[in-house]
Amino acid sequence: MRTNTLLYLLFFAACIVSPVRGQEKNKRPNIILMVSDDHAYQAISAYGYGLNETPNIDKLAEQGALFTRATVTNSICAPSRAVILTGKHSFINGKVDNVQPFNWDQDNFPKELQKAGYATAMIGKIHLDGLPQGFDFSMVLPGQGHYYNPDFIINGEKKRIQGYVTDITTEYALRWLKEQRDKEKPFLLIYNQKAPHRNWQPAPEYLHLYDEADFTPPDNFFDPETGYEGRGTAAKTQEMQVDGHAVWGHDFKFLVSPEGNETGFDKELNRFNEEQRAQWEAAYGPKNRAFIEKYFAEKKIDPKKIEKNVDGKKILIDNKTREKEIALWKYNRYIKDYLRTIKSVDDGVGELLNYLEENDLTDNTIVIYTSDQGFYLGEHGWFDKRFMYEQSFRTPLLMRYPKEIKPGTVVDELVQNLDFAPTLLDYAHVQVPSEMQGESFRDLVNGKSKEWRDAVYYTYYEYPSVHMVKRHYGVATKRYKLIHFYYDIDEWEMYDLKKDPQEMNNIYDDPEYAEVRADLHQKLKALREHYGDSDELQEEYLNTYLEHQARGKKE
Ligand code: SGN
Ligand code: CA
Repeated sequence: MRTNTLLYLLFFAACIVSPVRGQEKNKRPNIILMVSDDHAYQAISAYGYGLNETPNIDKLAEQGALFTRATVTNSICAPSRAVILTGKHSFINGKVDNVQPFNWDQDNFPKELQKAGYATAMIGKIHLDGLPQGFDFSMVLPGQGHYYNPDFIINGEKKRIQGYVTDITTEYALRWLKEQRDKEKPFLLIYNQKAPHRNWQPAPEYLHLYDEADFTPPDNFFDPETGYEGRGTAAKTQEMQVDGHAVWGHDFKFLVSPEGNETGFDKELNRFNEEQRAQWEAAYGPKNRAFIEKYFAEKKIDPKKIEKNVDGKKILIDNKTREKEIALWKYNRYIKDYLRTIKSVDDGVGELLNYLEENDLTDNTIVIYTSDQGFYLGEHGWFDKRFMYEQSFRTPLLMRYPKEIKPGTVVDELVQNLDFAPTLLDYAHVQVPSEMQGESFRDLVNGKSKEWRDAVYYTYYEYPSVHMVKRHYGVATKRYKLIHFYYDIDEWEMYDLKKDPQEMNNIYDDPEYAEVRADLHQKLKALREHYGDSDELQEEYLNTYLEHQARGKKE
């Protein structure tokens, strides 16, 4: 009896020293939101494309959920990040392209979490001008940032840090988690890797990864050869072809082009220290020389035939074959460098997951891995993004939260980056501000509800600009897509993803699809009204964009 009474008293004492608020607080999950830059879902092994291995990122899907139809509302860096932070479409938060200013004074989900007692930090690329608001600690790259020896803006002050950007971002994220955050509070860490953004500069330790590999491009890599038959003007007039628009210096890392011209790439190596430069040259020098030797050292035999050097022997090939082989070489240089930078990203994810594990934080921490948009890895012959076509419209999304999400969950619904803010606030028991436009997908991913939207809205504004992807907006359902390209053209495109997953055949004028087309137009109209977009608003953003351009603002 006496022991029982004692236990009883001890229990009450414990309740008094840890008030209810404290108990509630402990229940709130920590959050790590990882947003890489231009990371295509095709380059995450959990998505099953067989290009590379990303064991650490994959863990999130194995132990949590993989989203197969996650999309962005505007496939470009700064706008996507603004959507993620604010939970509002670009035309509402005002950041419609990389050029026009972002207003940090508006509400965002980190501000809401901070007010609700979270410790908050953001480390890495954000690409939004001005001092970040909503964070106890921010350490961001100015603009695009650099891969080697990057400058960072740490709580407003610029500092150059020696090393490789991906590793530095991870190191400072860990430092904040281990030493700087207030451990009495739940935390939000936004961990934004610059990689694998152009121009895909690998870390010193991965300069030779994939040296022996030979990658086969997607089936429609040679799409440009067909003149983009079956598509409209927008596909035909883009400037983002691996073989055609990527350049010898910046993209393929030649100091001197095969034709013997200075590329200007040496300027980019000015940031490197001696050791980094030596490692770089040891990696690219021999590979570049071997390539030039093979395809450019020979002389023309006749206008149609050319000599090629193979293991010291000269063989004759026709020009077409030679061009094709060079295009495939370019694709290989591109994809290898791209995947090399991803190796460091995956390592960083592993380090953060280890930290959680070692500190007993795995169960109570939501970890999300995503990108600011998808990317073309040779589909249609392209690199870059911007289009509402699948590879750049979609974005990778993997999410682990052992308390609620069953391992191996697969979500096929149309979630968007617009939904991240409301979802995370929902998990943190914070009321979602009414101005946020996304929906919480918490009950979708934990299996409590199957109800979800049947269509999503998309807008893209940055034209005329680098890569020349025309302004467009559109609606997508799980099966169909309707897109309107405007400004200097007025063209509609429609795709049936079930019959034409590579989006090679515009069926807008196909009478067989008349009903589907009418339904999509109806959906598009409804969504534009629902979210508050209009032709007039587009016109306004176009005018302010052209004014900015005229004033010479650059990305
Ligand atoms: C830079 C890149 C482009 C890229 C934009 C936007 N050129 O201008 O290829 O499309 O950024 O990218 S580079 O010469 O700087 O590599 S975004 O991710 O920031 O939106
Ligand atoms: Ca990007």
